[in-house]
Amino acid sequence: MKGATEMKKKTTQFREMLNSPGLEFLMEAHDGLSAKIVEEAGFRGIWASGLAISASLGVRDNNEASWTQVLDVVEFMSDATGIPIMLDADTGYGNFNNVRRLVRKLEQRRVAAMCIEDKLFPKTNSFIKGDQQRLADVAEFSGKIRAAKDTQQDPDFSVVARIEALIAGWGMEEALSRAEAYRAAGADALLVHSKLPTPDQVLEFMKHWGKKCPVVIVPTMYFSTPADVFAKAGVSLVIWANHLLRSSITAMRETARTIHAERSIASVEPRIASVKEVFNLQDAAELERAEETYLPKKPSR
Ligand code: SPV
Ligand code: MG
Repeated sequence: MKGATEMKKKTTQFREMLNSPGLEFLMEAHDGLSAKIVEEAGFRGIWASGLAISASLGVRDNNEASWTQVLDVVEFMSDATGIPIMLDADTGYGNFNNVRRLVRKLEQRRVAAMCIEDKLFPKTNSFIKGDQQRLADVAEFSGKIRAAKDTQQDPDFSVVARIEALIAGWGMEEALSRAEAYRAAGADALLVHSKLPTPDQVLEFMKHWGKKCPVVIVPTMYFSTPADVFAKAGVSLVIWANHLLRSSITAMRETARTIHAERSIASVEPRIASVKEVFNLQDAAELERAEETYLPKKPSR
């Protein structure tokens, strides 16, 4: 039986997180398994990270994976979980028309929200030569936001506009004027990104912006700031953007290197998830129950 959370539309769950007075969190996932682990840990929402999805596919965060390949991954993630997902949709994979088609496909897959960033296709991750990256034209990017909002069928589907002005070295004034333009174009929230090791830029943005619309942040670089600081500043949503991917790299490397060195799986066995745990995560028991219901009791001749 589905729980109460599952009953509520994912789009509505996400919208409520965005607009709730307290601070909320999205945890990164990059495939069906990691999405399940996020839900199992108690998070109320998932960040389908472009960096993590591309890395897990063995390619770079430069739109090397096609948008339909990303869509396939996020479909597995959505099918595997009952909590809302926000897709990191990079620049929207093209112009306003590509964004319109993307919104239709995301709604079909019960993805609750997407975030698009004001850079150029093909994008590069913000932490790679961020200050040399060109920003999208404000009017063109605003058109993408309007196109997305005009396309969505479910009124609770959310479009988050990501401002890269601070990363690209343009400063606060540019960030604030873009924020106003994107809000006016219909963005449900803004994602304000910073690459500083302190939260100063984000806190200054919050001081100027106030509560004109919800703000989302990604504290990957200012990781030591306590969440209370963000809550006090009025931030709506914090994204822990890549920590399942990174922890899996550490764990997989350690296991592979040990097995390779020892020519044996014996020493890793007690340190890793059991095969039974894998079956549990796949909900193998549900299939066994369904087999009881639907398969003939005795094989027919
Ligand atoms: C991602 O997780 O892919 C993001 C966040 O876009 S960042 O890597 O900080 O750009
Ligand atoms: Mg990204």
